[in-house]
Amino acid sequence: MKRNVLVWVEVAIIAALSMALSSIPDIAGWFTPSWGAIVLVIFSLRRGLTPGLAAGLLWGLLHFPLGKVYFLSVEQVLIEYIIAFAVMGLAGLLYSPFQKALKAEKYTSAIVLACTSAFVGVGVRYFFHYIAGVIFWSKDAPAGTSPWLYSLTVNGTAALGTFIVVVIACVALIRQKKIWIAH
Ligand code: 218
Repeated sequence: MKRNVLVWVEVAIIAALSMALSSIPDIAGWFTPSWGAIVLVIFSLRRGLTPGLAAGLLWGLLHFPLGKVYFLSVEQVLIEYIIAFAVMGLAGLLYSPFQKALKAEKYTSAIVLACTSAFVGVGVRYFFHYIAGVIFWSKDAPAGTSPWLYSLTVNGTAALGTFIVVVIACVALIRQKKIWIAH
């Protein structure tokens, strides 16, 4: 297959796989880690920024035909299902140094770069959910709790949990070069 076509086929597969992982039974409502982020961060480091952003965007879009969108308003849906999912691809910003480190078998550097990428991708995504939480989800806050604190608690917990599962997966898989290095 032509390289370009192969990249886009991978984008579609990764988006579908991330969506499938999203369907893992919800263990704690909005606090649940986003399991699909594991695949998305790894893919962003395998193929770079543009494919990462595209796979994130497609993952977000897949929520629509599958009826998995929690709709409160058009702006909320735009922020939480288009922007928040796409920006996870920012994990691909460190693609070049990561690829270099891994090819040189500098595993410690590769892990540090992967963790930084996970922090950026997951952090920026949940920043958007946090903002959306303050503006749109305050109705769910327990009486007397400020929307800021409520959103920080919910989205901060989900972000931290997501970051931890992504880091665990990256560390566990770092020596599996075939996952990270494309041909
Ligand atoms: C406080 C709060 N509650 C719920 C949401 C909505 N939210 C949070 C995280 C992830 C997603 C995308 C689907 O998994 C959504 C819609 C929020 N932002 N804030």
